Amino acid sequence: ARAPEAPVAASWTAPVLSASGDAVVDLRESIRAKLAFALGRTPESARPRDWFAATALALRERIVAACMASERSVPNKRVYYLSLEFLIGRLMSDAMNNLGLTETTRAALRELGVDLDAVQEAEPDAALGNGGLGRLAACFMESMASIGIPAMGYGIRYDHGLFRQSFEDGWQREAPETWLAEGNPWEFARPEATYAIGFGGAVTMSSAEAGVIRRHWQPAETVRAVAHDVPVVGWRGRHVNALRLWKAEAGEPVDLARFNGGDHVGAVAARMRAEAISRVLYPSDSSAEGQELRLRQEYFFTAASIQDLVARHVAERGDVRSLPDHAAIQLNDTHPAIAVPELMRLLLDVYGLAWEDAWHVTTHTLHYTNHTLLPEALETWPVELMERLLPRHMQIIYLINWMHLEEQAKHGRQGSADAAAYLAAISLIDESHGRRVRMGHLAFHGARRVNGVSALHTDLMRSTVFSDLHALDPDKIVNKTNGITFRRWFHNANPGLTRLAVETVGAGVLDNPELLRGLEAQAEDPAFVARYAAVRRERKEALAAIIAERTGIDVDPAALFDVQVKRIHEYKRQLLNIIETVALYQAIKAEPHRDWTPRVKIFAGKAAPSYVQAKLIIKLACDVARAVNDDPEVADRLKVVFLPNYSVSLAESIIPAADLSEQISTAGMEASGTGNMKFALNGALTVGTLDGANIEIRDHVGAENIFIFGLEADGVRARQAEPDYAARAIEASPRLAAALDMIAAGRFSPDEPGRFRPLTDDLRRRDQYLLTADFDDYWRVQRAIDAAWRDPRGWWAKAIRNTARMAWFSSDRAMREYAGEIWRVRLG
Ligand code: HBZ
Repeated sequence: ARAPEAPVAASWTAPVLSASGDAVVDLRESIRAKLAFALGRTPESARPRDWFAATALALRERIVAACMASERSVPNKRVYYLSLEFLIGRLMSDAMNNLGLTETTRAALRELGVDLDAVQEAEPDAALGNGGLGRLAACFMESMASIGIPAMGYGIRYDHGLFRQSFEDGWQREAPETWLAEGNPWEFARPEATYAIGFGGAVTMSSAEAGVIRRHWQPAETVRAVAHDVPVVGWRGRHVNALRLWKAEAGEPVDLARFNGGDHVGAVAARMRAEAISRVLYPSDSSAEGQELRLRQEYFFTAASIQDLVARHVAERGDVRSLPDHAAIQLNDTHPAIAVPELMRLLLDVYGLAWEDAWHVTTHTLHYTNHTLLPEALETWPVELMERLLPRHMQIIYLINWMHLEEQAKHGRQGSADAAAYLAAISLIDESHGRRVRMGHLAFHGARRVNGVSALHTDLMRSTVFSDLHALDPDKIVNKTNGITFRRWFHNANPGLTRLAVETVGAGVLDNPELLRGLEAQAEDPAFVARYAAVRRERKEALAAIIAERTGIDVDPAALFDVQVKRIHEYKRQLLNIIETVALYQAIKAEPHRDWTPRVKIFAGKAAPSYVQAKLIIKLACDVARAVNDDPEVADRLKVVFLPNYSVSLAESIIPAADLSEQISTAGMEASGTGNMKFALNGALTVGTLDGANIEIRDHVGAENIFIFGLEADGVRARQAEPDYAARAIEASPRLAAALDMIAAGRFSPDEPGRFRPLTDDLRRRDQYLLTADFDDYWRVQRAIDAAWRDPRGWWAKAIRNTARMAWFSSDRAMREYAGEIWRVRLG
């Protein structure tokens, strides 16, 4: 339960539809009617979930009205954002605030005897994504609607989003997530937008017409993709775009012949197989699973989306050849990379274009964003599987590859062993361990522009994974540093701070975040600092209440809230944070009477269900938490909390309450990070490595307002080349050695002393993520943070300067850059 928000001054939402008494009455009656006639409920019998649905339906009506009022003409160019994940979370506060209806809704519900906060709490999170990549897609959708880019998002309508996480004695347990159990009041089913998606079968050649042989794919199986649209309303309701999510249905719901023959289960087997495609989100981030169902999901949503957008284009413009002038397709990582051969297939086999023309259209319409360079995350598919599931696509991939390699061979690199190695490196097919299609190479080659998500990440793309392809076309890779939507992560998540900003620099800041700069002048003004600190205090008290309710742990809101929330992954180094916690625990025990800076270490995040080390890291955090929290000698100076079931809505409660933001990945491994931006905007100070967007955050907030430590990306590479680097680092650091010994000796797991040996042994032997190399510097910077906290004036000045200087990290800026430099699309 979220603590009730202070009412937000009506001034900051500058209503689109007036917030007059009439508007309240209208909305109240509209909610009442939805409750009765759409839900069949009386106010007396309605649960919060019913009030939520009724309110959402009433708001949806107003979104549709805004949509119909906005321009009806065909836009010159549309953006299509293809993503296997959209981590959108709750939609009600976005809808209310962007329509300027928050206070109207609050008043309308109050007149019905209902509390808006309780209604908002009843909305399930739409967790159709794992982490950063999916959340980025959601921020981009909101920003495109806000700045007026005509766009459509395409994804999958998963029945079950990311699993629900609970802890059983500190071990992660997963349960299915059921966000659709009571329907989704935001969506419109569009059965008229249904496409047949084929799998398997064979490719036949038809008679040569005018010397051209036409190929025809006859799939063995077809699945229907049925569109469901979720409206995305932009800031001030000026534009509404759609997120189109595909649901998989069987061609025939039941095989009647089998049913009549008595095989009642077999009669629906095909249906089950078809529907499995949109049943559940794959729960792993940053590792490619290589399962057939995953490839079916990828092709299913990509093919439906490409068919849909090509059909729209042809209906509007008549000629498929002009597609690049009127459509820009963005592939969110390689999950939709099959779009390259799918678009080629449509153009060649259905529209009858010549190869060169089809290739021109394809490579001038598609664009590709890379989100990771970690080898285990780079998708490759076995050729054998592709041939079985998508035989026509595999033919097209072979042809694309053949022309690509011929082209390079022509350019004089023939003959030598060197040349063979070069061609093997740029080939779309990896022949080194079985034959596999490299989806990154395929997306790269088929795209007009390829982008990384932070300056460092883009540089590393050029110099590592894509270096050879980059040399062939040096203008292809561009950088587009990520951003976050300020409507959700500032206005909605932190209304108190937003109100303070509005009162200080004016309401224009809601439209132009650059005006946050004006807060800088107040960074040392005692009256302003007191108000800024009061907002933080209020958010910390609310979070403390959530912590008490969900974990039973009492934390002191006056302590430094030190937060690391994100997916659990070794490269993100939650383990480094935990080991530092253990070292601090030892230091406090050794000198209990020193004036230690009181800290609450807060963790949250999910581990992929099959990721054994990550789950053990969660267990360690929970075991350390129990030991530390129960130790009377430590008292309130150190508390450790692991909040279960991290989600977008939980993030909205945690981030505004954070004093310190942990962004401590091994340099070169976190492509960008976006949580780092949310924290800094809300005034948490960052402790971080020079990785991903941390570097750009430092450049914007100033090196004196951020705590940087550890090796840089080139230092990491150099260190990894040194023999026994981990053992030597541990030997050189008595503090690290003592902390590891304590964990390895079973001090936190007396019931199973060897429990954490897999973690400590791995650190001693291998330490791929260089925890041992960075530990001492991390300890040093943490103690500098303790000292900084003891100087409140200095701390708050830094915090305020963070908020004041983060405007550039708005996803509106990111979307303007994509629009101008990648999509070449005009804003509406
Ligand atoms: O994308 C993340 C990056 O790790 C993060 O640094 C960046 O800020 C963010 C947005 O650009 N990548 C992911 O979140 N990746 C995935 O979620 C993922 C999901 C399924 C996969 C592979 C990766 O098969």
